[in-house]
Amino acid sequence: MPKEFKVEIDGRGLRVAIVSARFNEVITRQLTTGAVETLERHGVKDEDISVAWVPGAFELPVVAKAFAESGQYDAVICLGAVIRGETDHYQMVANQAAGGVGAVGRETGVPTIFGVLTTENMDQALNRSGGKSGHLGNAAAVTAIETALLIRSIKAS
Ligand code: INI
Repeated sequence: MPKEFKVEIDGRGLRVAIVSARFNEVITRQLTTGAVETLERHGVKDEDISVAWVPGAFELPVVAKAFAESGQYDAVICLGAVIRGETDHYQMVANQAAGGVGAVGRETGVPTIFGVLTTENMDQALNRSGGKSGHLGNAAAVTAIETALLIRSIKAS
């Protein structure tokens, strides 16, 4: 029988940092509020959640890395909204954010969650931040708890 690592989504005792981008703030406020509410609903204490705002999604990785390297957090959640415009700036910001957030997790060993919407337009972003297509902030919070607990359980085995 293989040994299976499986965790319940129970955030009690976890410390979580959230880095949110101000760009497209109408969306990222929603993502941030949803993430905080979801963490607390799953038992993370209010005083164990830190939130830092950065100008745009491009700045998420460097601040996420500071949180991850501080040794004070079990997971870091990065939240942003990159909405396609007229130029390829969109593509560059989206790629840098995704690659950078992924690298922080791999380099530090602290789960660093990619809660960045990349959409064609504002309507799609609204739908995915609490509208008819779900809530990426809530999903990112659950992912943070699950991944942090999984790593903890692997280390303890
Ligand atoms: N930042 C975003 O978070 N979303 C965007 O859609 C966006 N666009 O399209 O330009 C964006 N640009 C700003 C970028 O993240 C940096 O803050 C800026 O380039 C300074 O480094």
